Amino acid sequence: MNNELDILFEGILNGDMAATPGNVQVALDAGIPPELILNEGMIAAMTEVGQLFEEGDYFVPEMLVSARAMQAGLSLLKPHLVATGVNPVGRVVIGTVQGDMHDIGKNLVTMMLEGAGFEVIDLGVDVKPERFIAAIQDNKPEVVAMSALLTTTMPKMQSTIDAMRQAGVLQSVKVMVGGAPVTAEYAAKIGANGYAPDAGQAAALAKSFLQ
Ligand code: B1M
Repeated sequence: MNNELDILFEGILNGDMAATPGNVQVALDAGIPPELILNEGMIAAMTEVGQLFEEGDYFVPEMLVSARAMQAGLSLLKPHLVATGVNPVGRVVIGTVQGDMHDIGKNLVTMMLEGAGFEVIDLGVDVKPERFIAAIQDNKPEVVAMSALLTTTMPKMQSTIDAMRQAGVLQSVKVMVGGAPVTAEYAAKIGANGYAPDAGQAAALAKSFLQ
């Protein structure tokens, strides 16, 4: 790995929120492509954080400070990852499902959707089915996007789709789902219209729904 990516990786691993934006800038100045900075410097560090948590070497506070460092770095990387100033091609309502506080992946999906020209209504984390429904009624999106990072919160995707069906709003939208434990098979099983494994493919999937 490049030295710049090593330093960025270590900074996120150690939860160094102050140094991370600077480390991203150094990597950009060295001419490293933004996608490589994201995948090998930043997402790889969060994967390592998860590994250390599983092994009992890291606890929730360590995960939290690493997440904050990651978010600080992402705000600097955002303009390099996505084109701006595109006319809206469609509207997406996005949120992390009820009971789930993880938002880094969702925020990345939001960034890539905005870069692909979508107007994105981001409901945040821990979003109850009723809030998704109200946002659909208020904003008339073409697409609803749900993220879940916990095996225990994945079933909330199913309850949200069921609640949308009962409220009579499901037929007006395409539903896409994603997040580390989610699979294409699971998406099909719960009646979602599609699944994407990463933020770039989520934006491509949302565009395909408009055709
Ligand atoms: Co949590 N956590 N966490 N955590 N956390 C995981 C997810 C875990 C895998 C760690 C581990 O054990 N290895 C584990 C889940 C186990 C499981 O259920 N299978 C776990 C756990 C157990 C927990 C708690 C229960 C811990 C506790 O309290 N004992 C707790 C739950 C809190 C809650 O939500 N109710 C908890 C808390 C937290 C923090 C709050 C401390 C923090 C989150 C901070 C934040 O998000 N602001 C946190 C973190 C940081 C993680 C890890 C380390 C990193 C997650 C991350 O941001 N990854 C994570 C370990 C891991 O992922 N390896 C872990 C980087 C991000 C870019 O990837 O979100 O997967 P990801 O997004 C990807 C794709 O999944 C996809 O696109 C992105 C890439 O482009 N994607 C979509 C995501 N959403 C999509 C939607 C789409 C399409 C694609 O369409 C709609």
